[in-house]
Amino acid sequence: MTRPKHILTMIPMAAAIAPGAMAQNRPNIIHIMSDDHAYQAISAYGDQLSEHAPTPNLDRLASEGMMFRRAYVENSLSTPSRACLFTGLYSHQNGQRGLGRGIDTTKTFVSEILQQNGYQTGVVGKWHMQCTPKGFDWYEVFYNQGEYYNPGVKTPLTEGRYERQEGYATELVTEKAISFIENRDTTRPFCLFVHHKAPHRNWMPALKYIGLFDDIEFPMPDTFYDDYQGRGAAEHQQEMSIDKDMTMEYDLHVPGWGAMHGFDETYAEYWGSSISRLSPEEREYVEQTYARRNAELLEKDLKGDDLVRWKYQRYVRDYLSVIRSVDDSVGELLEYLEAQGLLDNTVVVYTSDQGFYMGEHGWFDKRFMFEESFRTPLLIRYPAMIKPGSVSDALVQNIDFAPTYLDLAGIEKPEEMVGTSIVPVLKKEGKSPRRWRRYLYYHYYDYPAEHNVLRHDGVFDKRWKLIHFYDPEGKVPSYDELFDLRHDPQELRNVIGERSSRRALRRLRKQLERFRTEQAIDEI
Ligand code: SGN
Ligand code: CA
Repeated sequence: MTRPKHILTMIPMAAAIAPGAMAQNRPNIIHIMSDDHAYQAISAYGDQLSEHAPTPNLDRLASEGMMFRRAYVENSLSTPSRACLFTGLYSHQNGQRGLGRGIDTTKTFVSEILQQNGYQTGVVGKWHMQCTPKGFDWYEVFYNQGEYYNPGVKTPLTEGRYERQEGYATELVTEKAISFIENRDTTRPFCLFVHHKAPHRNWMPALKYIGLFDDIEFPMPDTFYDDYQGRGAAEHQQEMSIDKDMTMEYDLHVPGWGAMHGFDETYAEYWGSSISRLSPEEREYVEQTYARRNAELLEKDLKGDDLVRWKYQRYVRDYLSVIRSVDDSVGELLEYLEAQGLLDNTVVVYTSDQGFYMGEHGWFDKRFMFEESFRTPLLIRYPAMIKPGSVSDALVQNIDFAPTYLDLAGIEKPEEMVGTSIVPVLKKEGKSPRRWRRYLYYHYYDYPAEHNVLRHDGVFDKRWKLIHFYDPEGKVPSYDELFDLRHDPQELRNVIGERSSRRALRRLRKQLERFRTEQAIDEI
């Protein structure tokens, strides 16, 4: 592995170091975050899907650390989630409501505070927000969503340009993470954000892993054929169905499908662009490998439900092959830390920017407040504080990362940060401390937009979930839905009008109003 030249020690500190901040007993922090990683695809979580595609290195984090079963995001989309992470604020407070522009750069990022207090800070991989990374001694970030193969990378040295780097995104991110640690100033603790592009759409595996799971027939989720009965416009009008919206060429890597069937497939040209950065030899390898994988499908000319089931298998196989590299990466990082004697003084966090649908309700993508996308994986290893193999059911959310990292570094969080440090949960073997929050607030704004998921906000108390769907343009009438996850964990039965749920509805409505007022939510 060739290590790029580093300039960590050349960058002057942005601000004076607080007294006592040099103390060596403060832990290092590594925040590993993938993009669209479903907890269903991590074997520690025990979902049927992951049984066939284990993730031993992620599982190691769970068995040596804490696994959160109730970790959630505030707004299930990439840039909003990253803005919550760095600011500890809700979307309407940090400005990043939708996917594109938004981030309010006058807000303080956790990286800035850590840096000012003597931490050496870095971010590698996906950044995505439309601002230059701030509060970092070093960054190496991808262009926009990032490309899987030979991606464009910007560093403080490239004068705003993205320069092509050779390699597979997940492996490059790992190399960059290790290089940051290797080149650090060893007199100071560090905080490093390791942000993978994987396993984001369009699920392109490392060349060595293409076809890794082709011999496995993955079980389909029970809710795959959900008909959305009893639920409203949002579920009916979404455009994230594997059957209807997942494309054969771009998403499932069957080039020429549209032409073969006499239509112009949406995004067809994107297949070409997803392999365009490869060298001619690599491109030929990928094209030939997929041609072989596609031969049987093309020969049989599947239709109807047979085709839908084929789509599901191809989707899951490629997605899990992409995950294999993420799991390798976590293993490599842990081994590196161990070899350097850094493992036990480093808080290693693994999470995703949100959850993802692996066919539940017939879907891919995220955005909804339903469990698969609202919930996100969260594993934390830090033996000085965490009992190995502990499991937490405490309600935690991505606005909690910033206050938690400050707490771990012994820094008081700024008054304005609405998130809460989860250090008390880590210390209490995962149990919710007294007076821990009982409700979470959620708000999704990106509508009208790709995948056509109506705007909604809502509250959740571990059992009941109240969701208010609304259309800022007023074309779709607003409506509420209520789910009782104790009796309906798959969220198929909207019980809003039912007598037996009246009290819960009243209580959750009150809580929703409370959030809206206390947090000054201005768009509903
Ligand atoms: C892209 C994808 C969408 C995805 C968004 C947001 N389309 O636009 O399917 O929902 O990113 O993803 S694609 O054709 O460009 O692949 S996020 O993870 O960044 O929020
Ligand atoms: Ca994402």
